[in-house]
Amino acid sequence: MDAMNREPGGAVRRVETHPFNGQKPGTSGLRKSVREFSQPHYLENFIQAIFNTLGAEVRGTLVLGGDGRYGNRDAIQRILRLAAANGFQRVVVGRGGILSTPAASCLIRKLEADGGIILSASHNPGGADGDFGVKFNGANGGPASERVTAAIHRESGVLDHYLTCDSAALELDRDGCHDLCGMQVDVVDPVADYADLLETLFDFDALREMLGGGRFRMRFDAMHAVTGPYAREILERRLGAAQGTVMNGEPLEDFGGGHPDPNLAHARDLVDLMNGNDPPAFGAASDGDGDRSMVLGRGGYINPCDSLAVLAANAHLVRGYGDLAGVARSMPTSRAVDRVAEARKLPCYETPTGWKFFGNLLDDGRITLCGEESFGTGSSHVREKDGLWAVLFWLNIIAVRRQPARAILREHWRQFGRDYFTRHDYEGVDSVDAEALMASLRERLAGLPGQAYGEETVECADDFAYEDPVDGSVSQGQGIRLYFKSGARAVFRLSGTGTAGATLRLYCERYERDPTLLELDTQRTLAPVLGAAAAIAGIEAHTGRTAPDVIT
Ligand code: VG1
Ligand code: CO
Repeated sequence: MDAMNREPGGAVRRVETHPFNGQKPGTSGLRKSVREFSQPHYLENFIQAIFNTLGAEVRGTLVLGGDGRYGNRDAIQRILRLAAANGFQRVVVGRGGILSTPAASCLIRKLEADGGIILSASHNPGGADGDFGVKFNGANGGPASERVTAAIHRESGVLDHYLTCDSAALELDRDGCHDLCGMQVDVVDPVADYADLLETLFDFDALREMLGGGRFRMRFDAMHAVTGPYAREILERRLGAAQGTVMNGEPLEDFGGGHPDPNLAHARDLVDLMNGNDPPAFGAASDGDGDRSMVLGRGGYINPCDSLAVLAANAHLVRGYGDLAGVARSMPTSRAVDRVAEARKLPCYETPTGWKFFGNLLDDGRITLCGEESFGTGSSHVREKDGLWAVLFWLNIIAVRRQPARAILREHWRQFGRDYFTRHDYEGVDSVDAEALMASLRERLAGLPGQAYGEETVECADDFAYEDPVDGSVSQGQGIRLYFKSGARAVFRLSGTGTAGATLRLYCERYERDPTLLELDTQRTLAPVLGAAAAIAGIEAHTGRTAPDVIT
């Protein structure tokens, strides 16, 4: 287990340390404030815990990069020294320390690496006062399983030293091959392999014809986070979209002071543009590390639950997706994709929130497409959700069907019915209050069926547990589900990506088949369900809040 048993070569140094409390990865890696991460030994401890968990025999190749936020470059230099001292043979780093999450997954798979470390706190704010994060992905290119993250957490709580070596800072801004304390470090183009992969999945000729002629105008908002260089290369260079198609394309350490969360609240620049005079035909915005994206057509945005369903229903039109093995969605994601799966006789899986739960299904060939309500969709091409991929998938469908995005969506609703969906986030809630709310719901679950709240009556309620069909592992306590007699559903869970207090998420959905009721206002349509859910959970009584902070 201990890297100590290795023959320390050259300048390897053993540094005594003490465990930090709370190095517990959440939904997507370890996320903490920059302040917390800046404590001496904090980063090194966590990286050493990862290496110890891997086992001393796994010391081949690692992939390393991040979303470019404050602390990214310095962390890369430090991690390289730890990797060398722990006996890794090679680390492949994205130039400038940059790798989007899907591009890192792509590289791990292509190089058949042992895994990768991605430095990102995704949509959490950057800068010196913002957040930092570390994600560990395994040899399949996907987020480490719960079993592995639990082992890393345990290890972080007991380790008493880490191994590092002394070396000057490595040149990260030029491609090249280096020796660092006896380990090979390759600095590589962060974009090329990923762009090449996407080129095998989509019809780039058809896309070039659509985007290159200036007939179809689009905008991609990279929100000053990692996707700028990727979107410029793919949309502007390879596909010939007009210069300026990519907005906010320069990755900045503080994301320009913004909040790179691709939703109606945070992607304001793009939303204003799409609502302005003479809007482009299509818009998209990406999150901090490039694994999620929001898609907008003229006349409105496309809810991610619907987006997954539309991709599944139209996959046969797209070169790389002629034959779907199956589909999956995270539990709080609306059941829109289930309806497509049923019509097409495809297996459909419901997993807990977080991409790690799709890994086994993808590896086992059970699914081809999967997605989450939080603007993340992806496929078997990598083992991460992939923001730009989703944008190209949409563009490819638009190019083949020669219809605007919203028209495609409307037809989809007419064919399959519409699942009205919304998520209400109560942010910065006191953790004790939030836990009490969830605990109280859990205690009352058995008594809820039959109880009426306004127009809604509870039919059944449960605490979602998932048994992985591939390895049989069980994940408990993944969210409270309330099913109403009307067919509506409400879900409660606490976020696992925040760094301060708790965020309570309430997800509501209701299915509508009536063709005259497919274009209603979402919030108004869901008001009875939202009201019933809030009353059942006692949101105001527990948190003092009467309204959510963010609605998507
Ligand atoms: C959120 C989303 C979840 C997503 C996760 C990581 O998690 O709800 O769907 O997988 O972020 O995405 P939570 O626990 O806060 O609800 V990312 O783009 O931050 O890596
Ligand atoms: Co992300």
